Amino acid sequence: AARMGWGWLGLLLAFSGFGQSEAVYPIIPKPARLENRAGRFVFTNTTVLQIPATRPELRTIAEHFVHQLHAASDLTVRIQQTTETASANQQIRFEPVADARLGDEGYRLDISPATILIEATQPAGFFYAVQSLYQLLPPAVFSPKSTSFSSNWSVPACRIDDQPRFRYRGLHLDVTRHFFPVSFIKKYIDLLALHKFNTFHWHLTDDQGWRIEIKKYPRLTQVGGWRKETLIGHYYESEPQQFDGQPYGGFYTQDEVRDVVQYAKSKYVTIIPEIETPGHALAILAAYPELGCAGGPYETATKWGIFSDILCPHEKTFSFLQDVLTEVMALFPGPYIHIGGDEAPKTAWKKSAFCQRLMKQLKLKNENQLQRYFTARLDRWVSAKGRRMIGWDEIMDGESPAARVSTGAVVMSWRGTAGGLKAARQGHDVIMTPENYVYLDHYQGDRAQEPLAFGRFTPLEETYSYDPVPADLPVSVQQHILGVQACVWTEYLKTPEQVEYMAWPRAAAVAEIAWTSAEQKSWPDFTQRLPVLFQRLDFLQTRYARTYYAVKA
Ligand code: TNX
Repeated sequence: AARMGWGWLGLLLAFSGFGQSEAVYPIIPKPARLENRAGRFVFTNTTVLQIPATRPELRTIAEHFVHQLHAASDLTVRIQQTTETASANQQIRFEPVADARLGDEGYRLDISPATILIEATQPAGFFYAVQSLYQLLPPAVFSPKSTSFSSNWSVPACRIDDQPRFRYRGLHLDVTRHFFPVSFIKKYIDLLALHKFNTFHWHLTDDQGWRIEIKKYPRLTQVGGWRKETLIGHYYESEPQQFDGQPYGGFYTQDEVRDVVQYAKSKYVTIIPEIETPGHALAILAAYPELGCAGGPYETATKWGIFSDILCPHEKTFSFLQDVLTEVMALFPGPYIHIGGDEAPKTAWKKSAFCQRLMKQLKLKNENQLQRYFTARLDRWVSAKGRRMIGWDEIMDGESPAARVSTGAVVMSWRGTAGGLKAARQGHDVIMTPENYVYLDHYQGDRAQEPLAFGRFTPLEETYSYDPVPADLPVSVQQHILGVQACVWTEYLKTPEQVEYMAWPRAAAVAEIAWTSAEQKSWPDFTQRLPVLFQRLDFLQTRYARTYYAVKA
């Protein structure tokens, strides 16, 4: 509780440049190696930033930094090409190096009182070095308007040698249960990139809404993009329902999607689009009832939960999905396409004469095997287009010789970790998203004081404690663990502020799981860096929960 007051004091101290005793290097995620040095590099109006003439991407990164610094401090740092002779005594230098040890995303940041030297092999490395640099500056570097603290803009001397533990570092957002505008998606991506996440998983379709324009199927957004209620009712009738009778909906046009994809790319973030199949599909069925087994009519869901009407595995459905995915692939150039796969009840398939005939024909013993067949077909099609299919861990249920999902398919392990680890042993790449640790829609503090959330309790420390690689896992299996992802489901989150409140600071804990080596990761150390994270989030006008203090007795 004594720390609660630290925020304001810390803010003062941080600006005055003195006594940052708690976290002199408040970088989240924590770098792989950091050596303290004496002294500080002080920014002045004669500071120059030198970049090589041959690398336009580095100019973009440098410009972003210089603009941000200027906006927050009025400082003018000049960008110069390395070929010009440097006149200034305060120099920042971007130096591309060919050093395999750094990898594609690693960087070295060497700060002395006279120079800041940044080395990396790829633009992403320079980008991450700059994110670390931002985090060494006063949090006011994120102020949207110039602050009055401009005389003390400095960073502590140190040497950082940094690279990620995992190549996949993801944050997800469900825009179906509630819809969020492009401006918020961009802000979400800004925060993701600042914490060195490199993937944004965009959950675009579900029972409660279809959120992406598909030219060939306009009813997806005209009908499936809307529902009868703003708020989502409870799944269980016994729970209080919170209907308000207001029509609700929205979607992203293809132009908007392209814009977001470009924006993310400029922050070294790849977007994975998710088109849910065969379950969580009521919005599709409302628009195109012929894709169901029973013929409809169906309605876009107004409650949250799991619905028994799902896509029927007939040819119409496959051609529909291929058409949709063709448009989706044209918009998203990344390597991965997510086809969902979770929570597909088999009630409708059991009742369908068509499904029963198909199963006999294909020698499938049960409906789980039929889903496996469904997934395997999508997998073959997606792979033939040169992409990799991702599915939730249910895609590995229903093993059958007649329905093989290739090991090229990537598994997202959400129902705990066993499914993912099993898939990894079978040779699949996996992304760990175990709900008990990294589902950020769970309560993070005392239920009596927190806003309504999904019923589980996952406080910050619990999230932080997760390690995607269990101790005894053979190296050959470890290699299949691509990384980790936090998920933000939005049944209860109807505003951007609510999303942020649930995401932060837990997403920062996941960033550290994803980036920081197991040896460097430390909860007490992380908590020392939290007060500065909170100040940063304040300047970024981003909500977050302080419940960590309350929960840690
Ligand atoms: C399960 S996670 C779901 C989502 C819900 C979430 C609530 C997953 C693959 N499916 O549809 O939003 O639980 O936490």
